[in-house]
Amino acid sequence: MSAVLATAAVLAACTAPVGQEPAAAAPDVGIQLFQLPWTAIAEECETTLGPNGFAWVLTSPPQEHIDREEWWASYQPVSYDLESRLGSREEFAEMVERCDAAGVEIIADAVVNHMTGQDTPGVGFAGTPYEHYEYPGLYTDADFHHCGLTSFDDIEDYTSREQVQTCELVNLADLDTASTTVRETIGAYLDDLLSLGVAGFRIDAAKHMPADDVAAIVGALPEGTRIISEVIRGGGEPVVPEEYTAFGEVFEFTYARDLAPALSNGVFSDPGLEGERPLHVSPDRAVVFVDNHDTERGEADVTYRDGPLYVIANALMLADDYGTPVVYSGYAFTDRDAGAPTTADGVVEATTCAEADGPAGEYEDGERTCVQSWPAITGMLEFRAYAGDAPRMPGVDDGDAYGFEREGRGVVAVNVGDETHVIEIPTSLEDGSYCDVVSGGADPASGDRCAGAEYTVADGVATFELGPAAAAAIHVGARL
Ligand code: ARE
Ligand code: CA
Repeated sequence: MSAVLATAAVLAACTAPVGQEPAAAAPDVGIQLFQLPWTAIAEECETTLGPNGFAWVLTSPPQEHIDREEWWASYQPVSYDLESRLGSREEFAEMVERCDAAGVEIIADAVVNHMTGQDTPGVGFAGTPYEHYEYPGLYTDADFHHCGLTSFDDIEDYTSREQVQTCELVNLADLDTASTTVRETIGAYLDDLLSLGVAGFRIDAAKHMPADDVAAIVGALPEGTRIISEVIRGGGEPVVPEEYTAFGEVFEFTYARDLAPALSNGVFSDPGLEGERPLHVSPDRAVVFVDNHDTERGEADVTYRDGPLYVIANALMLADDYGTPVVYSGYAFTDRDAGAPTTADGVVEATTCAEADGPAGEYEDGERTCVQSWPAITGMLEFRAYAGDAPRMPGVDDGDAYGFEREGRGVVAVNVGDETHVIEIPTSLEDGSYCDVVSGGADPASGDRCAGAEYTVADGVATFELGPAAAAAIHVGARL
C-alpha cells in the first residue's frame, strides 16, 4: 500500500470537526509486538493497527529456535525454517499479506550474529537436530568464531572491540560474518523473508558484527529494504551506533535514557533546539522508543507498570520531531525469563487487543499490555499525523508540567507531578476551543463536542489544566 493511501487511512480514522488541512506526512510510527503469534498480528493489523494509523510492526524472530519455554528461546536460532512458537511459515506469509492490505508493513527481527548458546546437543522447536557449533545444512564449526581472548570465549570487556565482535555474547555461537559463505547463508534467509513480503529487518546484536560485515550482508539485498540495527549505545565503548548508519537506521537508546529523569524529577530540557542532540544519531537515522523487550526487563525506569507516566512518556515521544518512534507492546511479567502464555501444543496463545482501553491499574502475569489500543496512544498518532514535519518550538518547563508546540499544528502538555497544574504554552494555533486527543478527541457522534477534555487557545496562548500524572494534546484538526 502506498504512503498516500496509508495517510488517507489514518485521516479517515480521525474525527476532525472542522475542515482543517491535515499535514502531508505519511504515518511513520511502528509498534513492537513482542512474542505475539503471526495469526494474532494479522488480526491486530486489521482491527487496530491499520485503523489507528500504525505504519509498521516489529515482530519477534520468526526462525526455528531452541525448544525452551523462556521468551529468549527466540534469540537462539537452530535453523532458518520459519517454524516457531509464534507460528508456521504459512501463518507468517498470511500475516504479511493481511497486514499489507491494512497498510501496515512487517519488520522481522533477524537474529544473524549467532546461533544457539547450548553446550549440549539438542533438537530445535521444529525438530532440527543441532550442536553448539553444528547446524546441518547451514553451518559447521569452521563458520564460527572461537576468539581465544577470554576464558570461555565469552565477551567480558565491552571496551574491547575485538572481544565484542569476535567473542561470544552470553555463550551464543558467534558466526564468522567475514566469511563469504556465512554471508550468503544469512543473505538467503533474509531473501526468503523478503520473498514473503517483509519490508525489512531489525538486525539483532548488530554491535557484535563489524559494520562492514553487516553492510556487505544487507548490501546484497534489494534496494529499499529497511534495516534497523540494534547497537546499544554504551558509555566508553568503542563500537558506536554511528558506524551502522551508512546502510540503515539504528535504535537510539539515548532517547529513552534522556526522557526518564525528567519524568521522575519534573525537570525538562529542550533537546536539540540549538543544534545536534548529544549522543544521538541524526534524526533521519534514529528509531526511538520508550522501552523495548530488553529494557523493560532492565534499564527502563518507566514501563507498562507505571500506567499514566508511561502514557506521558509515549505522548512526548510521539509529539517529538526527532526520529521514528516505535511503541512497545508486550505482556506483564514478574519473572524476567517467563515466556508468553502458551497453549497445550506449546505455541504462544493468540490474543486480541481490540477491547483494551488504556493502561490497567494492575496486570496478571502473562496478560498483554495492548498499548497499541490505548486511546491516548492512538490519539497521539492522530496528533503526529497532523503535526507532520512542523518544527518543534521551544518548550515551557513550569514546575512539574512541561509542553511544547509543533509550530502551527499542535501543542502537547504533560504534568508529571501529583497535584493539578495549569500550564500556559505560547502557540500560533488559531484562537478557539480544541479537543484533547489524549482523552478522547472529538466526539464522533456530535461533531461539535469533545469526547474528552476541551482546551482553549486565546491570544496566542494554549492553557491546559492538567490533573496529576496527565498528558494532553491539541491539534489543528481538533478545533471545534
Ligand atoms: C540466555 C540466558 C543466558 C545464556 C544464553 C545462552 O539468559 O544466561 O548464556 O541464553 O544459552 C536474549 C536475552 C538473553 C538470552 C539470549 C539468548 O536477553 O538473556 O540469553 O536472548 O537466548 C548486549 C547486546 C545486545 C543484546 C543484549 C541483551 O549488545 O545486542 O546484550 N540484545 C539483543 C536482544 C536480546 C537477546 C540478544 C540480543 C541475543 O534484544 O533480547 O538476548 O540474541 C551494555 C552494553 C550492551 C549489552 C548490555 C547487556 O548496555 O552496552 O551492548 O547488550 O550491556 O549486556
Ligand atoms: Ca559476532
